[in-house]
Amino acid sequence: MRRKTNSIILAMCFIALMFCCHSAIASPYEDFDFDDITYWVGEGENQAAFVVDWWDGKEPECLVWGYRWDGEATGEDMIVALVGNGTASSGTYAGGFSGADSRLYATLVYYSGLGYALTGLGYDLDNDGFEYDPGAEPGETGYPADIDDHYVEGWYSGYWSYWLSDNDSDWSYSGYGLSNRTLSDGSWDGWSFSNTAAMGAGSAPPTPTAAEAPVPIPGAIWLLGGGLIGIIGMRRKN
Ligand SMILES: [Ca+2]
Ligand SMILES: [Ca+2]
Repeated sequence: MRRKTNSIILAMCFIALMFCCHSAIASPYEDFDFDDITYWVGEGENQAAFVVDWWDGKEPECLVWGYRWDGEATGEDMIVALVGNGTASSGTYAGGFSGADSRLYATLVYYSGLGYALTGLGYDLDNDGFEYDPGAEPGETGYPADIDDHYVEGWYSGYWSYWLSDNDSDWSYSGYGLSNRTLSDGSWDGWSFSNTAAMGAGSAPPTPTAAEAPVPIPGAIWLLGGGLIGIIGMRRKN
């Protein structure tokens, strides 16, 4: 009887441990993983996710991209590979980006010895073009010229907080800047905006929506051409 009780207790402990370990090693999301990411850039054996939460009321608010590489890569390398538009004030990428996603926009500021800091992120949400308007105080009050698009920025008035997940851990706030962050295979980098949080505060990005690859321009022209042919056809009928 004693032995039976002991084995039941042991079994219960084992089950409790399984649950405990499961939550401890949970990826940042219970209902989203790398298989749900549709837009991947770069090539290589390692892969990481890039999550952006604009928190601006425009759906989808939070998007995710995938990045692949060989050897070593930093958070900066991932942003540079992804961002197709934007500006960096001084540093290696001064002037602009030529990354994969023409819909994704970023403003970076370079600090000698520290690397880049991110002040703004934007996205051509309705896929009809994106333009950045710096506002009265660049870096703090910039906004998208197209109201349909995502763009928020701030350093004092709002803040992009940087979140990391390695080895399937929960999100944790990053003590590193993006230039000093070394990616690991299976890691997640998240950027989350808050217009109420002070520097270093904010909350981890919620479950994202998979970003789609930009619609190539020939496709858009084809659609437009098809529309024109349709209109001509209707006129003829009338
Ligand atoms: Ca747009
Ligand atoms: Ca628009």
